[in-house]
Amino acid sequence: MASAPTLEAVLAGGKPAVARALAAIEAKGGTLRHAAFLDAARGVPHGRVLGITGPPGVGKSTLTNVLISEARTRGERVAVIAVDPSSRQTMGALLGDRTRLRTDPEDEGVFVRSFAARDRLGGLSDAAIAATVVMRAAYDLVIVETVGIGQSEADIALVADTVLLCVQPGSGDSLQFMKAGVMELPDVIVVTKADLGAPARRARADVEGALSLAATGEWRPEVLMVSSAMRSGMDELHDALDRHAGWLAVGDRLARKRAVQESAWVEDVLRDRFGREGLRTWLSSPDRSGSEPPFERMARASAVLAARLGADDPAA
Ligand SMILES: Nc1nc2c(ncn2[C@@H]2O[C@H](COP(=O)(O)OP(=O)(O)O)[C@@H](O)[C@H]2O)c(=O)[nH]1
Ligand SMILES: [Mg+2]
Repeated sequence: MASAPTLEAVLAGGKPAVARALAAIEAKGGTLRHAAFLDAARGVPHGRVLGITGPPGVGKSTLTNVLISEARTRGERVAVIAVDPSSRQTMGALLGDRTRLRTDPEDEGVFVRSFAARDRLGGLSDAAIAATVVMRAAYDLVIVETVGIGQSEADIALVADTVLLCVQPGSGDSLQFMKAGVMELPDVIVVTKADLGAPARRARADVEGALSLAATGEWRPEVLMVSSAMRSGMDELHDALDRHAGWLAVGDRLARKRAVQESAWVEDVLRDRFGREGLRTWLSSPDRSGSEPPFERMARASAVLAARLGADDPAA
């Protein structure tokens, strides 16, 4: 078993310390056992978390490469969490999606890590969520890349401050998010491969059209065109991301968003480990009251449910 990670080590220790912390939380029951560490990391949300989602082949990893290199030029430290559906053999073969990230292994300021998707395509495991929280404490920018197809797009909203949806020219992707509810709307939408010309412009017009019919929330998503190949549209993208960050910083928007995310982490973990019935048992239990931070809460709820349901405590 890996030694217990501490926030001090992660903040001071560079890549090896971060890698050790991730190994600890990925061990069986690790997120529950290291709840105190994870809550400490959660208490110092230093970096911005950008979620990038979209279908396989749309250009997410290529765009991530550009974002990494630009952030490094600005002197920012960057972590990438790539949620990789190809870890599930058949799906990966089907989609042909491999993370195509080219980073310099010698660069102390970039940390890239792949995680297997959870049950459904692109879904975030509790370890991936915990890793995002750790990275957020230690890096200036955390990029979480997930393959989003319909439903799983919503998962990225569990961890990201800002969700960026990538749309492929000539794909009809634009119709897909129109069907989604307000909660699942991305914050920024980019049509990738703008260098393709007319099909990209058409896709943008389609997305704008779909968006004009969609019921948006308080934030209205912006639609941009980007070419990672030509590095065009990047200034507009940064402006759009900054505008969203600025909007989130008003009043208690960010705090409210994170509180909703954290409740969802707890409920997801309990549903995963104890099923829907187990989650219902917890939600209707008097033990539920308490104001501890999310990872301690998960650990306590797991222990309570394990005892109540006669199951093994996953952290024991
Ligand atoms: N023409 C063009 N091709 C691109 C661009 N960005 C990515 N691609 C290509 O699209 C394919 C899929 O890219 P990738 O980043 O791996 O997509 P992902 O599956 O969404 O991560 C690769 O062959 C890339 O070279 C772009 O800006 N223009
Ligand atoms: Mg990729």
